Amino acid sequence: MRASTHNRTKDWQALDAAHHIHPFTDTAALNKKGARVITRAKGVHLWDSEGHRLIDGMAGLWCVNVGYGREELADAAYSAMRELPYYNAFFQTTHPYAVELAAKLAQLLPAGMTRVLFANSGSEANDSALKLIRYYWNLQGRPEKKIHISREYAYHGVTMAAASLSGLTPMHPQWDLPLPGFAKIPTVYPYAWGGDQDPEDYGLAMARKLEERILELGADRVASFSVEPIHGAGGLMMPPRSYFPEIQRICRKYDVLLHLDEVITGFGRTGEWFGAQTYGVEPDLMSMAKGLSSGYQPISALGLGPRVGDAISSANEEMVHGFTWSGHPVACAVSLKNLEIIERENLVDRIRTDIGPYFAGRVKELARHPMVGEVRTQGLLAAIELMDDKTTRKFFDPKRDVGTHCRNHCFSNGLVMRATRDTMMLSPPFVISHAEVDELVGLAWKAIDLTARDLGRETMVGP
Ligand code: PXG
Repeated sequence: MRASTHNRTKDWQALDAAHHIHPFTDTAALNKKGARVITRAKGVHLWDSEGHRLIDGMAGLWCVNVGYGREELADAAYSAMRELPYYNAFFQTTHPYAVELAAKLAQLLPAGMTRVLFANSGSEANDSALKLIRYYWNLQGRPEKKIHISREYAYHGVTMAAASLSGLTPMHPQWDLPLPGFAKIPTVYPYAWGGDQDPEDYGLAMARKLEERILELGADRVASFSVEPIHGAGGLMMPPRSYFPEIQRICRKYDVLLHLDEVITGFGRTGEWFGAQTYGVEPDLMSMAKGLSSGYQPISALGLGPRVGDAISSANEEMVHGFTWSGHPVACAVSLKNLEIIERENLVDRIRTDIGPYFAGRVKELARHPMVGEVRTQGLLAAIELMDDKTTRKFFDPKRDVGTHCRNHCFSNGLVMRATRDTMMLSPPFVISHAEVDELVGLAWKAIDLTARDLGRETMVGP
């Protein structure tokens, strides 16, 4: 399908409206205006069917870490598809692609996390995590330990269990979720809720909400705590340094498995290979997806530390779980090549020492804008708070949908930036150049300033 012909936009939009139900979308509203059709991509840029170029400040959905248009990844897929387009690991078989990827992950993962199980999406990895946690406690002869705690504002995916684990409340009513056995604690959001408290004290206090909840529910009933190192879709809230060591202490004290959801933070995004390293935490289970293949293939993995890994490996019975596509050869081949690229091009070091600090410095300039409050960053993640009154830290009335308005200005002006509430979020590809960061920041400023103009607020030329 040639995608560059302008006159096909309307046809695609009509077919899309007639036949395609989009994820997380008001179908009627979208169909009235027609979807934007993205037809090709290269490096950090996308092109739509009208020929407009956009800089992709979100790396797709937080995933295209090595950038678009990598021939090597296409070649890896092609050659695996020719050699072994499909085989599985169900009936006492395996294949080199899954074996080599599992071994590679064992080498990259935090010490002790030597085993992985494959799936095809972040949701499936999390669903698998919850099943393995339940199985683990059953194997231990403690079947009463079944409650999964997670945080408000968490995004862990959309399967029945992953959505139940998620703490974004709009994800629940349409499906009568959460399922029984899921409990929440408040999250850590220093800028919005930390007030004037020292952020480290606030971080400790919020970690102790986990302890309070465990004691309330009874430690003998709590199976696990699931947590993103940094909230992604929930609004890129970043924990103070004090938070995770305290979470770790509490999980150990009450014998609660710690499950880290690294679907966004994995594979370098935070400036270390994993958020676990950035925040100094040792999880029992770790979910990975997105950056594992840089989005070139659907694949996810669940890393198992010694507790769960040893228990399953020595259970002496069949573990009744797995997907047709678990460890798909093409997805594994692409992931292996993707990890090779990240290592060969030193992309994780680049984020820690070069482009990450440059990005942070430039993006933080946006805080000079009269409508921008806090700008926080970690590695190649940034959150920009649009404020009704930055001096008193007053947020806009959510009904005004200021973030969506700003996001629309971004799109119209050639930048993909995502909004959660009025928090604008960036997660660009790791290969973004200094000049492209400059371009991105210029466009972000412009979109914010246009939003301020529309609201009748003070505007400012910049950055
Ligand atoms: N965990 C985390 C931390 C995620 O960010 C998932 C699990 C689920 O992964 P799958 O592959 O099942 O989608 C995610 C996914 C957004 C957005 O708009 C974020 C995600 C997915 C779709 C949209 O920010 N994150």
